[in-house]
Amino acid sequence: MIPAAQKTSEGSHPGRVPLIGRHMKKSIVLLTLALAATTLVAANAAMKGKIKLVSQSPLSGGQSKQGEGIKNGVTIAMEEFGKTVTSQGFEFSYEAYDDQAKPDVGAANANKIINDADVLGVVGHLNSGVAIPSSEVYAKVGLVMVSPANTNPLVTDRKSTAKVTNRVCGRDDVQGPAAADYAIKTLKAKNYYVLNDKTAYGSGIASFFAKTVTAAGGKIMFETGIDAAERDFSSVLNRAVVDKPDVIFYGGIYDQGGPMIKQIRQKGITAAIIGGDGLDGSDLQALAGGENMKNVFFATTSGPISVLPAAKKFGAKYKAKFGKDSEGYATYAYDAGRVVIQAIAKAIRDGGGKMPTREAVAAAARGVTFNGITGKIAFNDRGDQPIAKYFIISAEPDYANNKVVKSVTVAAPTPETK
Ligand code: ABU
Repeated sequence: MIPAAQKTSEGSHPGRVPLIGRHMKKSIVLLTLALAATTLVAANAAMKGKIKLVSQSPLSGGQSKQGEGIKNGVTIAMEEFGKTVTSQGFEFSYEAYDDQAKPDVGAANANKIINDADVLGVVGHLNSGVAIPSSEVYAKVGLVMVSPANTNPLVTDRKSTAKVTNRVCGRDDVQGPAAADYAIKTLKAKNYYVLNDKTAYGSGIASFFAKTVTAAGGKIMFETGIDAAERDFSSVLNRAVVDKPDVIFYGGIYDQGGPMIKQIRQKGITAAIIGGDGLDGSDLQALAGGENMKNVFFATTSGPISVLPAAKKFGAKYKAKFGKDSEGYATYAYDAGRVVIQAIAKAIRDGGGKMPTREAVAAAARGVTFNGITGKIAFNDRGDQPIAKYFIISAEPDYANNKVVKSVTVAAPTPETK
């Protein structure tokens, strides 16, 4: 049955649009005014300009789990702090680049990034060997890089990039010796194998470890680099079966470290296995096999959420948003993202609300300080944290049960810049 009102209207004027009532007319006028106001605000924002923050980390390949963590950490920082930029009249967006953990890909991305005039800051990278050449590109145009995870000293110790490179984590010239100190004093190890993946990070941390061991009277029985793509370690491990070292140190990332641990144990080698922060990730356990994770330790500058009370809320948000636990450097990426956002917001304010230059943002970043979820964030004049925490973690069969067995707080070393 047709409703009465409709019957009357359509019945008297078949095929004609019904007349608009006065109330509806008023609503349409108000709606039009509101739309015009919104368009004006948007036009204003567009007039002030677009600003972009980017990240670079491995989003594909064997290290993508940690790389995704960096992207996700920055995503949450943008959600929470992005309004400090948009409220000043700018469009503000975030784009995540995949550096594939490869120096040449990172540098090629960096060239694209510097040619995008909207980009005023970079959070990156996971790998020091990628961060070092990429930051040479950022430095050409004064574009700031805040690293959540790069621990090689050269990330901040180069004159050529001194104005733009920063990190919220610690350094390998402290992390390597901290791992050695644990092996010497706690594990009472005397004889060592020292292996590395031939990257800037892996070879660097392995040499800091070996130097400290040697200075303390330990014996380096064998030291070598193994290409990061290699997954058959039998020639080195057959040697270790005979030599029986107390400790095998490995400088590299979990995608190679996991299979190495598995083969070490399959050969019946019971030596303690120690690495650096590159071993931090649940894929270590997945690749090594939980049953092989006895007597495995790593030093790291990235505290797990269990020892970072301020990061608990972030951990819950991360899980709810991404359906998995935050791992490794995701918390540090959140703080690094916050540094870049805060630097952009300050540079806008200091410039009277105008679009800031990349140089102004880089200068502002060096002065940023706040209580982050990973601890107090501040920078010394080379872009390092003036003091940083270092942890020794016992890697358990289940990543969620990894235990902090020691932690120290150490001032940033300041060797001569190169
Ligand atoms: N430090 C974490 C991963 C390795 C790197 O710095 O290259």
